[in-house]
Amino acid sequence: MIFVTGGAGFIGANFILDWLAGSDEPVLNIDRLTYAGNLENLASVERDPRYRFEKLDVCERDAVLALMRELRPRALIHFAAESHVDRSILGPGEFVRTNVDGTFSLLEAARAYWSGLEGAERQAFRFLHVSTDEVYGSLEPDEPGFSETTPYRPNSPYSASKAASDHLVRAWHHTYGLPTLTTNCSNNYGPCQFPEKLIPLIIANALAGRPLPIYGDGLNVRDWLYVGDHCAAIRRVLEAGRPGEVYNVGGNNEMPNIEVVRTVCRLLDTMRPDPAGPRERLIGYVADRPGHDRRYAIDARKIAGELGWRPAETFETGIGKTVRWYLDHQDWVARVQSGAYREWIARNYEAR
Ligand code: NAD
Ligand code: TDX
Repeated sequence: MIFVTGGAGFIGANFILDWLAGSDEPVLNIDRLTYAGNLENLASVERDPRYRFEKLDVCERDAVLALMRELRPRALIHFAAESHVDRSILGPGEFVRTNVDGTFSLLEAARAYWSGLEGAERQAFRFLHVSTDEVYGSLEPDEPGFSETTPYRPNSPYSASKAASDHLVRAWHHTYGLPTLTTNCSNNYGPCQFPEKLIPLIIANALAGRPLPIYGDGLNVRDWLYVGDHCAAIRRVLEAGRPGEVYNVGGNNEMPNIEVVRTVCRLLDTMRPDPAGPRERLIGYVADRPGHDRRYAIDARKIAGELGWRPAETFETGIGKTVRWYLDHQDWVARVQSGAYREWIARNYEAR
């Protein structure tokens, strides 16, 4: 069995669905169900005997440890986090609590559990920490992409809290020998992403005829990776990554935000034409994000060379699938935006 934290969120849910599609090994999903946790993402596996859900905060160390001792997982994959940079600027406290204290609690639970293991079970155990390229700060236009040895220079409360969690994971390996793995990944996009992040927000607004807000001059650059490719990278690192190591994961798809938004508009115009005219008319420049990092890019040679992982999707194929998914799941977006997904959770889960 494996444990996944934050499995009701965007990447965690995609990871669980992909995992159960390709393996018989059961999964326990530990998630507190914040605003970003949506069990509807996992409705297709809800009754699968290989899947189990525990509504639990990652800060609840004793409860997590009790579950570990009961179910004896061979790995814990830690996705749970507060993940949105704009929210971290408005309210950093929850980011420190979940991302720093939460990771500390999980490391302590895992250390206590792992210390009690013996032989092959102890050898096999892994704590895989899912992190971000934002810990490395911002690149100048001509600088090479972030590698695993790039110094940490986090600039937002979100990235600082993730950087702190990465350091805790490193220390727990170095000091206590806990078999940890860390992945630092670039911007993900794909099905089930909460429509506060750039790509799903733009798709939702464009379909509703609402303005498409571009922060600053729209020339900030991100490296976009399809979520399924990120999930494949995590599975590969779990199976073959060396304990204590860090692996950077990226899509080799650097693009200025304005180009991403124009691409989405053009795709929507082709797939679902708007009688009022091309969606680019909705683009509007708004005040910049404070401390907005200019450019992220990943040098993914280590994971490619050591573990043979490469993205399967190009931006063109990935964004096509993504726009299609949102067109086909406008009811999902509507329930998220209205808050109705929480009623769904109450009806289908909490009522039982
Ligand atoms: P998300 O915000 O969509 O989901 C986060 C999940 O964690 C939610 O289900 C939420 O309910 C849960 N959660 C939050 N606080 C919790 C707590 N205290 N206890 C238990 N569960 C809690 O996030 P995401 O975009 O899926 O990101 C997942 C992970 O991947 C994060 O660690 C993030 O830093 C990292 N990451 C994300 C991206 C990206 O582009 N989205 C890129 C690189 C790395
Ligand atoms: O309305 C918007 N307008 C806009 O111009 C939003 C929401 C964003 N932006 C810009 C800001 C960024 O330059 O688009 C870019 C992408 O923004 P987000 O989707 O908020 O992502 P980002 O801040 O880059 O962080 C994401 O990638 C790394 C995730 O939210 C993190 O969890 C992950 O670690």
